[in-house]
Amino acid sequence: MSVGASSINTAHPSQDYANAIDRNVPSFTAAEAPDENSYFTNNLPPPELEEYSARTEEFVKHHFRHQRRIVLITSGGTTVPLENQTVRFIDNFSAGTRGATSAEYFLEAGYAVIFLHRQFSLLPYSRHYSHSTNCFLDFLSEAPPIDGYAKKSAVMARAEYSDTMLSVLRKYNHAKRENLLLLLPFTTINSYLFLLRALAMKMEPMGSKALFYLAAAVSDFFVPRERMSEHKIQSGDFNESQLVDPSASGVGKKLIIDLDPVPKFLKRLVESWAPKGMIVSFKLETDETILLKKCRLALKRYSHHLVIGNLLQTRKFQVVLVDSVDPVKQPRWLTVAQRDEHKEDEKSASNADEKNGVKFATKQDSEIEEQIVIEVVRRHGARIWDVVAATGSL
Ligand code: 9Z3
Repeated sequence: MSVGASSINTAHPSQDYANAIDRNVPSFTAAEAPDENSYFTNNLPPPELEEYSARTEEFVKHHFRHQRRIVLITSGGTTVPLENQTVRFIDNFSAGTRGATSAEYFLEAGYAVIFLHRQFSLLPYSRHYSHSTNCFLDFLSEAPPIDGYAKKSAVMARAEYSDTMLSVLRKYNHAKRENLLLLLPFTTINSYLFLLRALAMKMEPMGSKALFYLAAAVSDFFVPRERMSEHKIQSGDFNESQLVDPSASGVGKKLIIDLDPVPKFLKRLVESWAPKGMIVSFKLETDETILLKKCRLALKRYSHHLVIGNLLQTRKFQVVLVDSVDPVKQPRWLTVAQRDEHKEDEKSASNADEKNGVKFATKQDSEIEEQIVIEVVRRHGARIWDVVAATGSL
């Protein structure tokens, strides 16, 4: 079994890792219309589907009237439940940093943001304080009693954090006041797929002003509904679970999970769900020698507009942009200096670097999402002009 961005914790040191995963899975192909019909009829829609669709429709109407561009950002990991009444699930590493950080830069660039994110992952603005190594209480202190209210205690931001916190708070309040940020949480891969499809269709009135920024770490494999155990899988009787091949050796002691590939719906998004929108996907790899090849393959397979490649190990300070206009021309590398509070000398890192013979600028003390968003917004603007020039409308 290969789980793509997902992983299973295989902790026992004596385990035979080479045989723990059966990698004989068919290579992925893009899902077509019949695959879409089959998936969305055989799996159940999440209970929040109608509510989220209605809220998205309202949001789109509002920003259409204000002539704003809208970006749908997907963020965080998708879970793969092993039981219908879920006790156990497969998950992945993503904290939602890419999505939450990018959302702030899109808002700064004047976009309205639909933030389709894994529940309890990082959120725009609150991310600065929520999953930090500091507890949020460490950012606060007790305020001295205010004149005239001698007995009234109060809480305030600690002096060393207050400038930053005030700036974050103002941006957050602005986004709330102007209704610029729609937060929609999901948990499972199934909810994610249903919601992505429904929300994309609701963005149809935006035409080319719709942007899709698919940063969520989407599981490649799942347990289809017909094979899902209803109740908690029992450790003593695995062989009663439909997840398990009863003829497998060790049945009753081992849990052998048989996962199906998740249909690759990116092509359906491009061709059918949001044919006028600009679609940007992320490609995650751990082996740098295959990253560019996989980005180009994704563009070819799904015919969307931009793939942003990143490696698990370096994703916070380096990405590569591969364009559909001319995917074989030089890819564009973006990088920022690696942040490490314990290494002050990082700040004096070289200002120019080289990767595969291509020069790229190194911007220090910034978040890589700032550069990514600048590039994506520029390309989105160019595409809107192209669409207007070609069709006379957005
Ligand atoms: C990414 O590659 C994101 O950049 C990360 C961000 C998930 C690495 P964090 O949340 O990490 O900041 O910790 N996302 C896309 C991953 C993915 O599942 N892509 C699919 C694939 O590679 C295609 S849509 O096949």
